[in-house]
Amino acid sequence: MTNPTSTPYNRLLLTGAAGGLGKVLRERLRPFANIIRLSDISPMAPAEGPHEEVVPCDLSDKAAVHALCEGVDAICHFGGVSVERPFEEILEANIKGVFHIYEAARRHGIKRIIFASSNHVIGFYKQTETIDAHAPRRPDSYYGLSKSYGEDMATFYYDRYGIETVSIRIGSSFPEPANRRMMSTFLTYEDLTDLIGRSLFTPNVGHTVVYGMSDNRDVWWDNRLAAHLGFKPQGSSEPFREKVEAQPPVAADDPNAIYQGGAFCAAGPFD
Ligand code: NAI
Ligand code: 15L
Repeated sequence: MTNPTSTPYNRLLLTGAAGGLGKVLRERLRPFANIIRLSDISPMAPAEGPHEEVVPCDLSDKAAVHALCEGVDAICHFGGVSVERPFEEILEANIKGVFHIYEAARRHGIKRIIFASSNHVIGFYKQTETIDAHAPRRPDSYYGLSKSYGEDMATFYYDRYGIETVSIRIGSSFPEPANRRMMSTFLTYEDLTDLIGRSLFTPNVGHTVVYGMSDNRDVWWDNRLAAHLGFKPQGSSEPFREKVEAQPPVAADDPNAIYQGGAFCAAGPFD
């Protein structure tokens, strides 16, 4: 569990607050800050009390992101396009969006960012391979490329401005694994929350890349390079095995059976 003696931040910004993970994290991030500022381009439920602020914002709008980050002490950047889409959509929300977040952090003196990166940064590795955070990236999509760019942005802003980031290469964080591939990539909401807490409060993270996976039986990722976070996942995909394995078998030549990134490896082209 996250160190309970950590002093909470005063104001924590959560982008992507209207999304699947954002709605879950809205409650779960509460111990980490006095005030959570919730932001998204999509509609959000109103603030539930003085511990919440709801601020709509389009990440592709630089001035709006600058205003959004005023008075913020740390950022959990979860907003953006979360699946494969035409490059122009990814460009606006993810590529320009992550630049705007880092620029706003620099100008407002914000020193810690948690970046919702993705396994699709390394999606073209085979499921037979085990890789760590130093493995050369093999993005499987424009989406994966945008997350790879976000990780480079994090390295640059640390080297140049000392802004620290933990990039969490999230596997599959949903209520339960939807298919056989996700038996390896599954990340429970509890483990995600714990990992975010550690990412917010562990000192001297520089730019750390960590794979966001639970304690699943068969895994493809080695987190030893992020050992300083002390992340010891408690959840597992195992309770869902019977249900998932009752699904029809996946063909041997299906990307879902070959690549770590699964179906993203066969998405597109869009024209
Ligand atoms: P989601 O698609 O449900 O949520 C993303 C949110 O970003 C949406 O509410 C959307 O309205 C918002 N958004 C999109 N474009 C925007 C823009 N231009 N300005 C402001 N907000 C914008 O995705 P989910 O599952 O909640 O994922 C959250 C983050 O975690 C995403 O960055 C995703 O790439 C990342 N991630 C999630 C994984 C998962 O298993 N859920 C796995 C790997 C990464
Ligand atoms: C992601 O990066 C996506 O945001 C999410 O919707 C899932 O597709 C997940 O990866 C996954 O690989 O299962």
